[in-house]
Amino acid sequence: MIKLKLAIQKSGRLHDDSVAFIEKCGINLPINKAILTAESPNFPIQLLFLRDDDIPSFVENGVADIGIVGLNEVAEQSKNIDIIKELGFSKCRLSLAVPKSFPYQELTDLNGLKIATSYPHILQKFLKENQIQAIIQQISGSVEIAPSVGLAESIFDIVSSGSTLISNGLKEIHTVMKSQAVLVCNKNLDSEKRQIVDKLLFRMQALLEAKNFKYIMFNFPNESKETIVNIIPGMKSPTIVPLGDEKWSALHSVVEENLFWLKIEELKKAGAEDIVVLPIEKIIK
Ligand code: PRT
Ligand code: ZN
Repeated sequence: MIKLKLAIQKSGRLHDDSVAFIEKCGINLPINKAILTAESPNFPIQLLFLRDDDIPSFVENGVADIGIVGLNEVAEQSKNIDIIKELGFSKCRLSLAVPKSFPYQELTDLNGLKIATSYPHILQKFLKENQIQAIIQQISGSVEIAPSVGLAESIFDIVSSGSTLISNGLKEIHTVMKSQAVLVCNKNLDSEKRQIVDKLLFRMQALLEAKNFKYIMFNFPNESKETIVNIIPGMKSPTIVPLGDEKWSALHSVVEENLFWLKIEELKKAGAEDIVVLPIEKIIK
């Protein structure tokens, strides 16, 4: 049987979340770190464990059909591949930073400076777009120490919590791009492999959809029904069930995470009590 070859990072920041994400899609993975490939017993997929830097080119040349990699790596390499899904994990940003004492005010302050980075292409493009004349000093790691050892006056690197910048006496001055793990795909897959990709995307979508919603249940006095239903319209309309006490009902519904606290306050004002909120694992629309 034909199998889709999916490249993921062998070890590093993306590895655990990539494996967890695939497993949450109901795909079993017998992972043995000593082996560089693994086949799922319950989904037509073969995993290839690679360095993240190699994933875009392996997907471009068809050694892998699809891959999970940081958008930062895809943008830096600009290979001829499709980005088919943002996966919502490994979120970070690529930012410019300078020593804390640098009196930074605007981007033009970077003119004439040396900027150390492992992402020279993204930086080059950004500098060109903003007409900044700076010198790019390419290094492959430990970028944050470049200013303190006199290699550069500024850096351009991945920032997540920001604590590495702070502990190296630097301050973030400008975010150039936001990044997260993305699913990339070869441009020339045959129809059989496309079908497997579609099945995988369907499962991923259900997972990502569920992440943005909560299942909510609460009791309310019947006289507030109209107000309550207006606050919580639900995916179609909310489920309302009568309680033993005939003056009260219970409502079950699905609410978007980002509207959640707003809704809770409105509900309490309208007389809702005993509000229970649960995570949702998957939503199939
Ligand atoms: O060995 P391999 O080549 O496969 O891995 P790697 O060492 O090149 O990459 P790895 O595992 O460090 O990161 C893989 C991907 O994770 C990156 O390409 C990003 O898409 C994503 N990611 C998410 C991060 C971070 N967060 C992150 N914080 N990659 C690196 N960092 C580093 C950053 O370089 C900096 O040194 O963490 C430091 C900053 O972190 P904070 O939290 O202190 O700001
Ligand atoms: Zn790497």
